[in-house]
Amino acid sequence: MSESARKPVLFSGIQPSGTIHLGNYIGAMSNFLLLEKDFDCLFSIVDLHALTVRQDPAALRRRTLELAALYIASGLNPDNSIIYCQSHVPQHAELAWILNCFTYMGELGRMTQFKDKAASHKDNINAGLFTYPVLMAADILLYQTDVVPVGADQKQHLEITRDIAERFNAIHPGVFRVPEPYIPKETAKVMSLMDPERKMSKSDPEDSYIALTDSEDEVRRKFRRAVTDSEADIRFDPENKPGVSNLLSILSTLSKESMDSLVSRLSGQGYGKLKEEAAQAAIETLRPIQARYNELMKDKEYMANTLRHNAERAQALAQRTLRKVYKKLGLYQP
Ligand code: ATP
Ligand code: LTN
Repeated sequence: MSESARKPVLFSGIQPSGTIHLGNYIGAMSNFLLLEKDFDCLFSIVDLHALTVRQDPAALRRRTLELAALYIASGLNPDNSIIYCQSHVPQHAELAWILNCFTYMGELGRMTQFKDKAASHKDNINAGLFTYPVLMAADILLYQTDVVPVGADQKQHLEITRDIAERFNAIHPGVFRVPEPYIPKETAKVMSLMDPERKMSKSDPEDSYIALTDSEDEVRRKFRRAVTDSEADIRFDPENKPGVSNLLSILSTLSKESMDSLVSRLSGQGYGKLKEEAAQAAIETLRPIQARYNELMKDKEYMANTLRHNAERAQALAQRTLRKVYKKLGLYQP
């Protein structure tokens, strides 16, 4: 990322809080791959964000490494893009503190993710859950980010990030670039296999998602058990046939066959055939990713060195912004 050849900056993050699934791949990672060549990219494993709900320490450590390996195995290039752990770059937490002082209680209280998580973790409504969006704003603003590819669920967090940046800039002009959200054109939202009215989510039971690390047998079994409906005709109608439409949409996205062609080819063939083809498409997508993933997970030294080196690259960029912020605020810097 040399300054002379500066491309626009792209930042995105995924929490190491569960098993990465086909929804994350289709909705997030596969878009990262398409965007990688046009941007200077940072892909973060946002482990500090994951602490806003209780984590088992050993599982968190394992999932952090798995997520790093999956980023790389999905095709992102860690010699080019910066793939790193949030906690390895202390500037995130430092800037988050500063931005806390530029964020209002009222605006944080309006965040739907906070309201949802507070409702589902009643026993642990901690201050970190409340200030989660401020840390996310710090992630993004530290790198003078131009675009942030996110799913629709994160749009509100992007808006508060912009508000915080503009508020800070109004007092101290020219410090932060104000980022734009990037919501992909085909916002493929993958639905749960067990409850196709809900999005596929890593916090739901295992049979409702295809993990990127599932074996061929598991993939076939999960698709075979996917909830459909009691009719038999195959058509794309998310309203009335959410299960079948989800399978069609997964198959069309992964196989790149158009929806029209799929529907006319499969009509009258029964759901079994649709499930089998969707499973096969998923298996073929996952095969090269898993092969690379398994190699990477065996090479702990490569993984550790890559994460260490990339954290240093991120720190150098982050420090430039943080230094500017401290100076503008009047923190004495001998
Ligand atoms: P959880 O459901 O446990 O909150 P998650 O599975 O939604 O977690 P995140 O870490 O919040 O995962 O999201 C990582 C990225 O994957 C985000 O950009 C999000 O928009 C995208 N994503 C998550 N689930 C889906 C889905 N079912 N379909 C498409 N994109 C998704
Ligand atoms: N909140 C996001 C994860 C996340 C993120 C970010 C995404 C943390 N920091 C910065 C984009 C940019 C989520 O839950 N998916």
